[in-house]
Amino acid sequence: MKIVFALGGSVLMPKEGASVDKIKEYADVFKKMKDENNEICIVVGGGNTARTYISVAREFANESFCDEIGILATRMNSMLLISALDNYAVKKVPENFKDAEIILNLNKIVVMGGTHPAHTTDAVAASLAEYIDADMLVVATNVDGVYDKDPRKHADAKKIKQLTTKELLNITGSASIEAGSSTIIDPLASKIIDRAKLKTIVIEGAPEEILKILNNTHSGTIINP
Ligand code: U5P
Repeated sequence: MKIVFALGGSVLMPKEGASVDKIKEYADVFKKMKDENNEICIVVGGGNTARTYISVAREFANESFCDEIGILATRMNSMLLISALDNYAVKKVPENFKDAEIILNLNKIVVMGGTHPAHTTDAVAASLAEYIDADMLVVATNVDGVYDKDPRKHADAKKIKQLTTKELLNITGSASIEAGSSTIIDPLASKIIDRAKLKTIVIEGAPEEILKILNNTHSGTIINP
């Protein structure tokens, strides 16, 4: 299978900072998936690093400049994951899809971050998945699926096990696109998922949950065209 992951930066790089064990666990999961003959692309988010920098820079600069800072954070997180992937990856973070595809064709795992301002790495991952005709997009994040409302704010929020790409558009359509925003899936990503008719799974980004994608035993949300 050809799988693109949107790996939340807050998952890889939590508030407490990076940990050697955690990074190794993620690297081992992706190596295992590659060993099982899957083609793997990982688009890494900016996490806490991006949000901290953006919140200060916003006092001085416009959203586009804040986005540029966010993009650098995503590339720094990408390099961290690459550092633990040995020869499964190349020591370069591609900045566009053509370069990502070249790396994939070298039989390596692709690890990349952002590309251009005004969207998040979810949109990059969805767009990359469309570009390379991936079988599946997996959004691995700090929420364990798509809910009818934000579960971090509403105790009565209900997880949706399965939905269509059109229903996803209704849930995410009105979300903000300001730098560093963190909705479950960014509105542009939802539009790309819909137009590309992309099978998408939203799961909690723990390493063991990511591995469950292969045998379909994860407890996330499945989004079908
Ligand atoms: N960002 C972009 N374009 C990209 C990727 C990221 O502008 O292609 C910026 C956004 O401000 C985003 C931040 O919120 O970097 C961190 O990425 P993410 O963790 O939200 O995906």
